[in-house]
Amino acid sequence: MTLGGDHSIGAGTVTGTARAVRERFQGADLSVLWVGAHADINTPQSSMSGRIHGMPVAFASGLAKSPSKGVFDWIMKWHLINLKKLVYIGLRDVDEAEKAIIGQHCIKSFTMGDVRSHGIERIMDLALYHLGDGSPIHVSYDIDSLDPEYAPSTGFPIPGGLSLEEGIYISQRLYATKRLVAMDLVEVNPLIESPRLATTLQSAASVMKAALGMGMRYE
Ligand SMILES: [Mn+2]
Repeated sequence: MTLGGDHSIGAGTVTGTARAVRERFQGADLSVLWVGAHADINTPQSSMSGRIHGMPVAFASGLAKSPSKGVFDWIMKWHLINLKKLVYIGLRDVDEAEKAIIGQHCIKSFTMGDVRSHGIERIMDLALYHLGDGSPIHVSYDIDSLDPEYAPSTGFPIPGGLSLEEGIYISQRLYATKRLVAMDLVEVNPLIESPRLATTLQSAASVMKAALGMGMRYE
């Protein structure tokens, strides 16, 4: 379990898990579930903002190369995640360049529109089916996947997100697979909407506890 901090840490966490899984499971590719409002797959070339926390998937998959020496050049081929084994859930603010990358690499992605049309249960069925070869799973969970009502203390809140119950359900399903080996919980920022920080912290704790198979939904 790794707590953020912004989502740039995902470039380190998923590559670390990917390497560990390759070493322990005869070269198997890690399954990655990226839960968030944003796809975080811009490259330094495609990014409008230049923010590294919008690029971790690009670096972790090898789509983006280290912009300068000593930044991301520690990422070797055995660290890279396979984009065929990546699934997004909760997307609702994706750049045009990112949409092009997602389309080009046929990355399985479920937007909030998909969640509203089909329900989170069906979306998790489909996500786990896509990742269905039994390999270990890393979930990189951005608190901005939740609606700002449940997680206001985050850098780039986007309306129309997951309910807390849906967010917890994702964790419960992952726990139930017995394949969940690593989790990031990122983008909780105590300096934003500080009077409502407790709401965000409680949501984050609930999502994490559910992933660990712990007890009551809202304890
Ligand atoms: Mn993110």
